[in-house]
Amino acid sequence: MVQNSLADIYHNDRPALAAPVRQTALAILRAACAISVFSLAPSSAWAQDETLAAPEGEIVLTMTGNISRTNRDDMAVFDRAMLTTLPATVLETSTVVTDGTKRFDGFLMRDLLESVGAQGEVVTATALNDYVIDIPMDDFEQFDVLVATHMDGEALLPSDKGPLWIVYPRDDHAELQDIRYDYRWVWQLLELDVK
Ligand SMILES: Nc1nc2c(c(=O)[nH]1)N[C@H]1C(S)=C(S)[C@@H](COP(=O)(O)O)O[C@H]1N2
Ligand SMILES: [Mo]
Repeated sequence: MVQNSLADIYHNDRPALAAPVRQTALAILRAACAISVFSLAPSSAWAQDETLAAPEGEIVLTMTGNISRTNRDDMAVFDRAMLTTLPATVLETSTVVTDGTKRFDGFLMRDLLESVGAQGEVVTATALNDYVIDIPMDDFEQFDVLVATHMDGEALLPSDKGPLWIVYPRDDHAELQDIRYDYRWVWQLLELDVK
């Protein structure tokens, strides 16, 4: 398999949409949201039935463990394009490692876990620098925890927290402003193992 270099991938990032296109896209999105409100239950059943697409680009995230949807042996592997099919989510928050409030774009950990049919109590996150931490699954039900791909509109680079960074909505919940949660803000995320 051809492994695209990270530099290639970033170079191939889609250009920003022109305003009229964005307006139309937003209108379609709004209509889609309105429809989906009336079909919440079927939509999660549908997610289970769907087969997971095969990655074509560089693998940026690997999921293992107690998952029901896989696309390579017992794993679910994702390239960037696959991750963009998860509902796009924005989170604005301060962090312990940046100045002021940052805008993060990405997807919810909850949606990611659902997309592979994850069932369990704990997710073990492993990062590029061999950092490993157990995160209770409950966090993702209780809070809108983001897997961020962009900060202030810029793709997160592996040289700086990227390409994937677990970001908690720390400004929205006082209890998240705690060292126990700081440990769970895994940057350079590579792997999630569901147990
Ligand atoms: N990939 C990775 N993520 C990590 C860590 C790490 O060493 N590697 N450290 C954790 C800890 S202990 C804290 S307090 C927060 C903030 O770490 P930083 O200040 O080193 O960015 O990130 C967490 N995420
Ligand atoms: Mo830390």
